Amino acid sequence: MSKERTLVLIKPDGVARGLVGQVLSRIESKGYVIQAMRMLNADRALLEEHYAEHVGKSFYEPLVEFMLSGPIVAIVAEGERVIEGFRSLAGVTDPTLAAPGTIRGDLARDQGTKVVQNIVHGSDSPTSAEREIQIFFKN
Ligand code: IDP
Ligand code: MG
Repeated sequence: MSKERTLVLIKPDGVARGLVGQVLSRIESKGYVIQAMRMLNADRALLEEHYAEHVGKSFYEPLVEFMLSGPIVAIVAEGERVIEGFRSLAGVTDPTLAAPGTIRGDLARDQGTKVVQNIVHGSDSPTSAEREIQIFFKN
């Protein structure tokens, strides 16, 4: 059983800029399977649970405010090594440094904000992926 699942979020900047299709297309073109998807307006409690590891960091409150600023899309993608594979598609956290060819490298840049706006979230380990999927897909 080598199949993995990951949680991808298209953040408010990605939705507002009309990039949902491009993100989905990159996931599907790579060969991963979209298993579940929903658009939602997250509330603070949900985001505090999702971003618990970042409590206390300087960007935590701006991050939560940013994620509350508009609708997001939550996606469960499936495939062998999809967790690292999607993070590779996304590129590194800072869009200025993210390689061209990646989602963040091609579609995002520094906006001068306290929190980095970088289009997507992707789980970083099997444990986080299962935890995060439970948060966004409770049933
Ligand atoms: P990741 O999304 O690449 O996994 P994390 O370190 O988990 O990066 O951080 C979560 C999110 O918080 C990032 O995607 C980005 O939006 C924001 N962020 C992370 N580090 C910084 C920072 O140093 N300054 C501002 N915002 C940050
Ligand atoms: Mg992370």
